[in-house]
This record gives sequence, structure tokens and C-alpha cells, in this order.
Amino acid sequence: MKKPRVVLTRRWPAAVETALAARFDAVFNASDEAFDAEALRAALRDADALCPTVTDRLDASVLGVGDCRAKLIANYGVGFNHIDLAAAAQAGLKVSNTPGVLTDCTADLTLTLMLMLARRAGEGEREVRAGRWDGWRPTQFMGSRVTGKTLGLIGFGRIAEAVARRAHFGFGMRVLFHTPRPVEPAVAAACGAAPAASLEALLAASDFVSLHCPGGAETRHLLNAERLALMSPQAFLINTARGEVVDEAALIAALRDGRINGAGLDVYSAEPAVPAALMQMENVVLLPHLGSATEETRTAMGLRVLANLDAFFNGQPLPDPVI
Ligand code: 8YV
Repeated sequence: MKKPRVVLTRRWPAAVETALAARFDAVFNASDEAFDAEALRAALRDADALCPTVTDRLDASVLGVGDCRAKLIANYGVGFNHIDLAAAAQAGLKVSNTPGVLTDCTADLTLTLMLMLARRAGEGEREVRAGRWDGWRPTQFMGSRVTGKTLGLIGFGRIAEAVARRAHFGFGMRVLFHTPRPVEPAVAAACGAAPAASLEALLAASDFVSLHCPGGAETRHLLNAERLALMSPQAFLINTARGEVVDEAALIAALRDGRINGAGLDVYSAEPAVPAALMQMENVVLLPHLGSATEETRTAMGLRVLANLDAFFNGQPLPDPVI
């Protein structure tokens, strides 16, 4: 039987590409350059399954391609706000993702941002690298203590739970969360976290606010000017979720006016564009969407995609169905 054709839009870890090549007629992207809309349409016409990443905007204009051969979008990543699910369904496409395997690494990166921000690690490193460090002194780079502070988590899925465990049991933090979903009290307690009375209450009570909700229309600009104004001027914002959850212009204004203490960002509204205003601010840590970027996790993500492809082409239910 002819092997199904699967198109990968970016380079993946070598071990996964090798495993894919053994099972499928796999088409790799040797240049690793992001596909534009026309290349995505061509791939949908040519492949049985398309394996995109967060850098591929699969909107109705792409998914509405008339002669679509593909039947599955096997996304490399857990978030799927770059895929118009209604348009995918309309085109008869199933969609899968890679939940679970990137939980710990994304939680670790959240803590990285929290510590870098609070302890001014980026600023300190810049000073050392620039040859400007003239020696220790009692008032140099005084930051904020993390231990014992309050962390507010917006969203309470797998990643937020993993962050809560690290923060509460590792740093003795009081952890609050807000989510529209019901959460079993025992699950929250096992992570050392407690529900806040409301999103507004969480924002007002937290020394660190960290975003862990999905992107998409429902959460777009959830953190707007009004809600940012509820945060303490001593508080920090951390975003490892999706850039669009925060009104970036409002965040820049809040930082500029000293209405919040700083921000640690791994994601942006219009990636890879990062607003110039943010780049000029010392109290902002800027990372290039590194949440899941470890050898182990990126390989595990690829293997989850492989598991979904295998199931789909063997006529079995998708292990990780989105639709
Ligand atoms: C991925 C992520 O690297 O999985 C996600 O949703 O945000 C990242 O960790 C990226 O999405 C890969 O497509």
C-alpha cells in the first residue's frame, strides 16, 4: 500500500524526522523557512496530512482551498489558536495536537521568567557582558524576593498546575488561580493552589500574575488596560501562553508609567515582531517563544504527532483530538 504523504512545515528534531520517514512519504522543509499562505495551500492540496506549527496561520482563506487532499492537520504543539477550527471542519479536516508532553518544560520556563524578573537577571547579565560591572555594592540590582510572595495564575490547566506545584512547594508561595472551568478542590489543594474570588481579586492580590489560558477569540485582550490597572505597582506579569491574551499597547503603557513593576514575556501579539518599546525597557525580560524548547520535549512533541498520524491512517481514533 502507498504510504500516506505527510508534509511538515518546519524542521523537526532529527530523531522524529527519521521515524516519520520510515513510516510515511514524509516531505520535510530543509530550509526551515516558514510557509506562506500559498505554500500552505499547496501542501493541503498535495498531502494526506499537514503537520504545522504555531508559525502557520491556517485561516479560512487557506483552509478553504478548493481541492484539498489532506484529511488531517496534526499540529506540532498544544495550542491551536493559529488554526480556524470552523474552517477546518468545513473542509472536512480533523485536527490533533500534542498535549501533556510540554507541560513541565513550559512550567519551568514560567519560573525562569519569574526569577529573572524578580532578581533582575537580564539587567545584571547585560551589565556584565557590556563590561560595565564595577564590582559588588550593597545597593546594586536590588530585586524582589520571590519566596513567600503571592502568585496569581490565570487559567488552571496542566501547565498552570505544574507552575503552582513548583511555586508553592519550591518557593513557599501562596498560589491563587482563576479559571472559568470548575476545578476539583482536591486537585487545587494537591498543587498548593486556591481559587481566587474573581479575576479582578486575583489581579489585585498577586505579586506575580502568570497567564496560562489558551489563545483565541475568547481570551483576546483578557488583560486589557482596565484589568492591568488592578495590579499592584510592585507586581510583575508573566506570559508564556499567547501574546494576544494581553493588550500589548496597554501593557507597554502600564510599564512605561510604572503602573506595574515589570513583565516577562515568551510570546507576543505579532510574533516574531516584538514592539520596539518593550526592547528598550530594562524591567522586561523578552524570550523568543521558548516554552517547550528542550531537546526532550521537542522530540516528545514530534512523537505525539507521529502517534496521531499512525492512529489516523490506521483508522483508529485520534489520541489527541482537537476536532
Ligand atoms: C510550541 C506552544 O513550541 O505548543 C504550544 O502551544 O506554544 C509551543 O510550546 C509551538 O506552539 C509549536 O508549534
